[in-house]
Amino acid sequence: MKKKKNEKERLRDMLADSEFSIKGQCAISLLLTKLDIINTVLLIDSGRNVIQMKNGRMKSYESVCKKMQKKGLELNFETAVEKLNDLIGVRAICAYVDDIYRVAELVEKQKDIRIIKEKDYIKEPKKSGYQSLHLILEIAIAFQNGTQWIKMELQLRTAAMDYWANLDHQLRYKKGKKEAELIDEELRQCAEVIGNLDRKMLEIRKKIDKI
Ligand code: 0O2
Repeated sequence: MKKKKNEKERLRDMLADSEFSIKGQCAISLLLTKLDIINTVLLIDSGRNVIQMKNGRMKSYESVCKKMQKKGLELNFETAVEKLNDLIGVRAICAYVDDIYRVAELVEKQKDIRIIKEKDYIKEPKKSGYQSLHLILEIAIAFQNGTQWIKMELQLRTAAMDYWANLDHQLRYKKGKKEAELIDEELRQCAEVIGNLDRKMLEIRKKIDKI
């Protein structure tokens, strides 16, 4: 019992204030800078900002505990680092769906990034309707005692996908089991509308590109 409590305390401390969290912040800064450069490269090519917004975060202790409990994992720091891909995360909002894949392609080409896994929830949305492209990757950072590869998740999505995901997230906390089924179906329908909207906007942009 005492050991479990200590493990939980250690998990909280390691996520908040430790070498791990400092290195995580470095990984976030590095990936955000890389995305800035990628945006500039694509701006030169297309004459518009392809990445409209981006941010990074270390996953909170509460959110880590919730996710680990949901997955039936023991609450300790080593298991969290091994099993959760998004302890360190960056999200970038792109203008159009095809921009997402252009950005992903350039991320994948970086010499100091290796892709561990790609989850394409745009081609195959989740049952909930959720859409985004997730890249689970490792990024190399040169520290005093050598280079370390740090695992993190990059989520790429359009503003419409982001709008849906944020409201879905909010509503999910509020809804009880009873309402869940009805709301799930409504949210799925909204996700479809959003998918269609993104496709339509892309069609319009392509028409304008041709003129
Ligand atoms: P939070 O609170 O948003 O951070 P694995 O299945 O083990 O490969 P994971 O991470 O469980 O890995 O799988 P997944 O499904 O790729 O989910 C990763 C993240 O995507 C989630 O993190 C959410 O941020 C987001 N996500 C996935 N599905 C949904 C969804 O239906 N609605 C919304 N709003 N977001 C979703 P967390 O930690 O689960 O959640």
